[in-house]
Amino acid sequence: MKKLSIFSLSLMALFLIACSSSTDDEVVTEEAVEVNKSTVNVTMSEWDVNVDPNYKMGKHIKPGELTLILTNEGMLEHNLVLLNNNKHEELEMSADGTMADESKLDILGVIEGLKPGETGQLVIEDLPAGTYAFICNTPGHYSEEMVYKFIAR
Ligand SMILES: [Cu+2]
Repeated sequence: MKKLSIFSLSLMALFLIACSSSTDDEVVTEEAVEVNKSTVNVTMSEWDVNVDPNYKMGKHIKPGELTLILTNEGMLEHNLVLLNNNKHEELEMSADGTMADESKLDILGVIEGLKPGETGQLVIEDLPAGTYAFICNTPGHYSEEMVYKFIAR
């Protein structure tokens, strides 16, 4: 009789282990649907926009949370205007012709003007798949082709 009860106890232990492991599986499933988080470092100078890694070279950003970190490595002020599309060429200009007319743009977010050496960031919480561009819209800089285009997919 004693042997039998030990056997049933160990069966119960097996059952408990089985239960706890199925709970673990559920946790794993929840983690799998977590939002992708990407951090993209951008540097600007006169008149370059550099992105690390370079998403122009066939790499893409995953849709989800995107953090853009901009560092001004130049001698002038720079900013970043993230557009909700990839139309970054021949944008309509402001009345004085120095910058893109922001009232005509579909803007997702902005990093305000940074002085030389400064760093700023922009977080987009849920970037859908698509193609996007950003520009530096400090007066005169868009005309110097301070633009960058990337894909989220
Ligand atoms: Cu600039």
